[in-house]
Amino acid sequence: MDITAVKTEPYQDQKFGTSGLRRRVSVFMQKNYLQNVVQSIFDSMEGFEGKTLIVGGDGRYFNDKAIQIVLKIAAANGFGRIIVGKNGWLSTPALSHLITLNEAFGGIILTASHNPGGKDGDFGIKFDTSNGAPAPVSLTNKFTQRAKIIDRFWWLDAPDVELGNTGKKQLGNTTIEVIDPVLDYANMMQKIFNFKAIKKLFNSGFTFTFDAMNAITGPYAKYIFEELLGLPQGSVVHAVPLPDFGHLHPDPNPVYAKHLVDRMNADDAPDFAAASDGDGDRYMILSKKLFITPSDSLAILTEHLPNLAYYKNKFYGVARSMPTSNAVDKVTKRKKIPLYVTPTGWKYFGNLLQSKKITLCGEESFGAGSNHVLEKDGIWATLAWLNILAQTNKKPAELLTDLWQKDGRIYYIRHDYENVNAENARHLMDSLGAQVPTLPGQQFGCLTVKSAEIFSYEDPITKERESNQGIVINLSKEARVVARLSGTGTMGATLRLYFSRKEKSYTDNPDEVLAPVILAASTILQISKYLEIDVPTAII
Ligand code: VG1
Ligand code: CO
Repeated sequence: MDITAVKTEPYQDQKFGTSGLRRRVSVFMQKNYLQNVVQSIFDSMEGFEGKTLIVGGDGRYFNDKAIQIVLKIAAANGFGRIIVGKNGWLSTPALSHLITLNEAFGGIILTASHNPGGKDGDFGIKFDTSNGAPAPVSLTNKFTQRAKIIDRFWWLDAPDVELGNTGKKQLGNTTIEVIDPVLDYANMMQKIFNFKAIKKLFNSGFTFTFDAMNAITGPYAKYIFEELLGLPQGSVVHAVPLPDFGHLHPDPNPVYAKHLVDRMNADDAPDFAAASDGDGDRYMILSKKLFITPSDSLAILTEHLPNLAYYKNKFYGVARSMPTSNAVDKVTKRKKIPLYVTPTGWKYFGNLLQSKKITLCGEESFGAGSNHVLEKDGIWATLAWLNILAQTNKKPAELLTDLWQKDGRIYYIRHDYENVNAENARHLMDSLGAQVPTLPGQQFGCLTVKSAEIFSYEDPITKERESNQGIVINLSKEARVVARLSGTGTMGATLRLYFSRKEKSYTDNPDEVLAPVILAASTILQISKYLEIDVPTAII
């Protein structure tokens, strides 16, 4: 089998964003597009010859072909062993776990995560380093730089590797191990959580459904919830990963998983439900007629996770991304637990988790995780909830009202303006940034601006600085507006506006509580002037 250097031309749009590189499938299928990205990743690093690489994907359209390209380029670059999930499948948290379990050099996951799939959808690629964490910005910057000038990639000319059966195969000098994508991950979950207690909860008549959204968690959830924990067959729905996710948008939130919200609003709804995203790192928690925001969920996990055996005496601190509500801040303050606030994106949590500054972290965008792997983890978050419900013997609604009674309720909503003109969005953000020094003291309806800042962050471990990570406006009545541009979209720009306000009373109408905050923001930001639209495309 021949290894050759294949000549190529660089693409100028191969820029890594919040979480890897994401583009339309049609863009990824251009000649040598994926080859260029993969080779740029390897060209930016050293010392992987003979080492182990973990490879998998979320099963979306083009996954099958892309996996073969990754395997052949990785083998041509000299990796000694490649571990790949059967069918080319792995969830993001399972990939992260396999990296550390096998002391691998790193891992490549093929996913555009919560973005839609199918032929007309999105595709993507992420690299995780040897600690199982998303590549830090310093490294992804190198990938981006290299991709701009790449002129060749290494290629092993060989037949495709059969990925439908587990076992060892050979690709040139590289050993390929096709493994069951679920088993190692399920073993880890059994070490973390009290499966006996969760089983007992299920046997007591507590009903639960898990919606895998036709994406990667289907096989994981079936095995864990139905086989190991004994839930009736069919409790896991949309359980087969499909290339187009069966036309679902695999983003577990009340907008894109409306069918699950409707199910939970019905009179015969189960006691509890969860859903996850394309690559299995996000989660949504619902109970009967109740949606629990990810920000409140993080606060509840902070309250109760330290009481689970696995985390007892090992609970160092918590981190949230900046736009996440400060519900968790109230819990950490009350419990005297250190709290860190990071820019959006999981890559900022890795160093904090690894250096034992934190044990738990989460984002408003339906992500939570702990130091068990350095990626966010949807099934882990669901099991954490189930274990807490079993241990406290409380209903989800009780855990939530307990929290609100202690700390007040932070009403919270996000408005997304998707696929808007990128230049207009940039102008809006620039103009907002220019207003920052003069905003404090200004009054907007019943609210006065207390402070405003352009959020920047210094990593406490590496001291690397990140500036321009969104704009925060703190208002009176503990109200807050955050504005930032998304780094995961593939069309135009997406403006995300995050609104929150604290009230002692927790039974108010969220729309009424937040209306003055939304109004203040629209006056300050002049959204309709810049974006030529005045209604968000998604309210989450
Ligand atoms: C979004 C979320 C962010 C999350 C990222 C990756 O980024 O806001 O919190 O970490 O997606 O999630 P952005 O830049 O579009 O706002 V996943 O599940 O798509 O890897
Ligand atoms: Co994801």
